Amino acid sequence: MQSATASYVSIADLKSSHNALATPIETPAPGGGCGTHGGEGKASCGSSGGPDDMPQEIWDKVKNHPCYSEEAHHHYARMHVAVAPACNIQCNYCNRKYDCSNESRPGVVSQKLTPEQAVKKVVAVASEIPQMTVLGIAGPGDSLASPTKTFATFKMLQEQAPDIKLCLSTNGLALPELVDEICKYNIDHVTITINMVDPAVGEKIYPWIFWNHKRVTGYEAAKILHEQQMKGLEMLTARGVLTKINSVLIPGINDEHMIEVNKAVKARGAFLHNIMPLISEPEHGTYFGLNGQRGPTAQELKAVQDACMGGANLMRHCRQCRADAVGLLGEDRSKEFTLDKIEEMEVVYDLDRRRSYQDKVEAERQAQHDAKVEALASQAKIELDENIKVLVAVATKGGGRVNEHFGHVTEFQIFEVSSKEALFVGHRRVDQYCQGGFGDDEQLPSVVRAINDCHAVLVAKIGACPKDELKSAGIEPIDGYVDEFIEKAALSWFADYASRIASGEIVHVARGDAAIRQGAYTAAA
Ligand code: CLF
Ligand code: SF4
Repeated sequence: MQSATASYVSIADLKSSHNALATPIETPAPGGGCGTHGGEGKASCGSSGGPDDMPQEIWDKVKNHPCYSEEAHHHYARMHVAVAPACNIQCNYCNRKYDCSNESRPGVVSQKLTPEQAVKKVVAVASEIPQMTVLGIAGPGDSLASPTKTFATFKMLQEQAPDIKLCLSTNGLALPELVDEICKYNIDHVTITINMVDPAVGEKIYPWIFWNHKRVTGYEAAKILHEQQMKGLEMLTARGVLTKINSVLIPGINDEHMIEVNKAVKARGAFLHNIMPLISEPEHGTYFGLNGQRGPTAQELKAVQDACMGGANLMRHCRQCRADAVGLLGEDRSKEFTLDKIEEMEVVYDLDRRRSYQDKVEAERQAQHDAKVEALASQAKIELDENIKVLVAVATKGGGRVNEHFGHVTEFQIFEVSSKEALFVGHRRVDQYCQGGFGDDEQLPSVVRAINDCHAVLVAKIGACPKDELKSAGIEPIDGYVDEFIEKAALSWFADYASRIASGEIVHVARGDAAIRQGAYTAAA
């Protein structure tokens, strides 16, 4: 049941009724795509926090890490190198033909690299994309199941490009014995995938682990994994390494358990909790995919994330990127940096040029921040039920601005807007509507399904046909804020929306649910 003012399903809905979880996900048509160690009083630390929300040394670590700072993700890029092919556990959502699903999407495979090739690639990317500030190792297996390759890569890179932050992602099984090594190489950011804190839940997710040279199954396997994850997290916190916890939300298995996971990781000092949707389709060949386990809908995911607010700080801007991703989150420039292309590139690692470019990026970021503060100040004049919150989809190609044509969008950013705030709450992948200069009307229904819970979509430009289709679906297409900063544009639109409600021109109604795209995503351009 939806409340009169909220525009989305609540966790209470999920708990009181299995109907919400039983609703099959609407899959787009085929072919058509903190803390700061405890942090009392630091409720806004973490993904959406700023310099006033955390100690300076923490801010220095997160300010240009696109995954640890929501604001930074509009401006700074990361890259992954696929140097770690092996894994020491089996997850029911993973098919080893593809990258590790803990930090990537099923259905895409990365080109495996030696540490030498990987470092060459990172230096080449750092020369071409000066706002690339972080190297992550996230597979294609588990980064700590192949520790020699992972640490050799970090060691070499640190010598050649000392300004690049080092980051890794792991299932946590081998973590405790490698914490000293992690600290030795100044790896400041570690992600641990923790899907449960109860082995009875865990045995439904992990059929086996490889432990002490033998395969362990069932409850015992999940118990060992859980104990290693908790121990590893505590050890990293004790050493001042920032940790992010990834949890894959699996409806009917760990959805109602997620609050416990959030509390447990907060108690052990996790900086961020990233609750991400299970991506599960039969063609991925995973146990879950083949057995009909579905992923959550957009509103189920949001309801669980909202229910966890007040606990460990939440990351909501994860793109479940592949093990060789390059670029801003939400774009994938990996094809520009294949090994053969790197061989032909003249690579000059110019630290001064990188710094000077990043100074310009910081100026743009500050301008975006100032625009939001200014828009919020004028927002105080709105007379509207302060409980009304709506979702707005935004077409952007980066820089935190409304600057993309509707037809070119492969990912909408989703902001929750009210009279008090405009907050990034997620993204929705879609197949590009405009193909070869023409709109593909068959794609429109899947685009509408992806943003069906939004009241408006802000774009730089939009054609008559998609405009009409969106309007008839109850979504306002808005093209009056071209190149404006997103939050300012979203708040301005909301002020107009509120005035139309106040004048009786329109009536506020709640929107429906939306679909999370299940197919493997291939960035187009
Ligand atoms: Fe990579 Fe992960 Fe480091 Fe980021 S990704 S190892 S913390 S640099 Fe980021 Fe990608 Fe989500 Fe990961 S968007 S999948 S959270
Ligand atoms: Fe697959 Fe990653 Fe799980 Fe290993 S940890 S089984 S690579 S999803």
